[in-house]
Amino acid sequence: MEKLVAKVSQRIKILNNELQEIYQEHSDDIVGEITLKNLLGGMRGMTSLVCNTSFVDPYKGLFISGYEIPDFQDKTPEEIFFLLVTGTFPDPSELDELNTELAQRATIPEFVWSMLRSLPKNIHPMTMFSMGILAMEGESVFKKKFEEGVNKDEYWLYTLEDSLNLIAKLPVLAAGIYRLLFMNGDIIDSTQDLNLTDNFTFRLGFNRHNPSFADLNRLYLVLHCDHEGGNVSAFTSRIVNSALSNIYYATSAGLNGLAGPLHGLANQECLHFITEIHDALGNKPSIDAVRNFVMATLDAGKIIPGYGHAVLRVTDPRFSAFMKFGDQYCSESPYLQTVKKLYEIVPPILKDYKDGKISNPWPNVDAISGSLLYHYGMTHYEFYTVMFGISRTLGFCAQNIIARGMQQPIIRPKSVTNTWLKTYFESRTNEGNRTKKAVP
Ligand code: HAX
Repeated sequence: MEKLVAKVSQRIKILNNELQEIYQEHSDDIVGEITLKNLLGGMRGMTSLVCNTSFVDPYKGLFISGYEIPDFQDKTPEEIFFLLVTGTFPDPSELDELNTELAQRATIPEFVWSMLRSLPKNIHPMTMFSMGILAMEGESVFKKKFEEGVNKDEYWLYTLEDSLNLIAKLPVLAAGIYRLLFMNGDIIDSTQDLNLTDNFTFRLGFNRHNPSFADLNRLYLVLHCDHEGGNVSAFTSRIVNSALSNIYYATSAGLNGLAGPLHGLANQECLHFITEIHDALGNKPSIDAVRNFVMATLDAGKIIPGYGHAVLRVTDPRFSAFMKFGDQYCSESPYLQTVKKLYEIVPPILKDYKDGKISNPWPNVDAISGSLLYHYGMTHYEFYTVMFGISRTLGFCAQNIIARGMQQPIIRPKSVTNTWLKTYFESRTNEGNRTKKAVP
């Protein structure tokens, strides 16, 4: 993996030099304010992390090194990982090297399958996925090198080494979990050197000769890759890796965050929501019936899954990319048709709902992704977040490789108590000085 190592090393040097220059001139300058609203609002809007793999513009969506979602429509997850970690798309020889490396590493130790087989069948596949990754932690090269006393200049190199191993294994692990939970339990092996998408599609063992299903899997593994550093899963993986817990620990932890219904599990929830609509109203519900269903859901104090976002303020371009695929390959699917009806109905309702308090009434990626998988026969929607996780691990790994290359410190923000806040605001009022700094 000479070419990849050289490119990552070069990128880290460039990023470090840039940051040093900025730091020399601005080390004590203010980059943002923290209001009480920010503090109590899940740190929303607080600038608190540097992440160079990607950036989310509230009105344009995801950017990776200047490229945006329409540029990824035909790319492979391997190309996207290369872009995330180096800042450029690979040339043919670089891609060839990466594909070969990954294909050589795509094996899961037998004890992992034994452990997963021993679990009860009512377990969620995300739990198995996270456990499977954690079980392989003993294979961490970073951990071994750290114990040997490696120089910290090389932390990134062994984080990269672990990342390549993990990225190669995840499609195999995920497909195996699908077979264990939802098929007859036999794990499909492959002796061929397949790319990430084909390996995954082949090992799932159904619909494998349908090229558009493989293409959907490719797109799925591409579009969920990264969404800057502050989302629950990426931030968790960054915090864990900042303690020099290796990439297996960091990824397992990040995926546990992804498993939440307000984050990655929303794709499962969306399909479940559509299924509920179809169960109640039939496969071709009228617009008015769907509107009533949505209103009844909100009136029952529930959320509309797949709508809203902490950062985005427009339709998620990833939603549009999936819609483009759906229109091309399965426009007749009743699931996609209901997704379209919801897209027509939900934003105007959410705009006015709760006196306009909902920051973003538009759909995110999760509002559509599952409906396409369902169309191709992947009806076990509990699995969708696992597929999200294969893809998002590309981002976790890239972010952590770069963070270790830049020797970013352990992450440790300060927390305060109610008493601290009360005393702080009282002292500000007493002194009549609204610009007084917080006492640490
Ligand atoms: N349906 C109903 N109410 C919603 C809503 C929705 N889709 N989206 C937001 N709201 C509500 C919030 O619950 C909040 O209500 P309270 O003040 O009563 O608690 C209010 O509107 C303001 O929230 P917000 O500022 O608009 O949104 P947040 O930044 O707090 O939360 C979420 C962003 C994505 C968590 C939120 O929009 C949501 O719960 N959406 C549905 C779940 C979902 O699709 N999650 C996936 C997001 C993308 C992602 O991470 N994918 O992995």
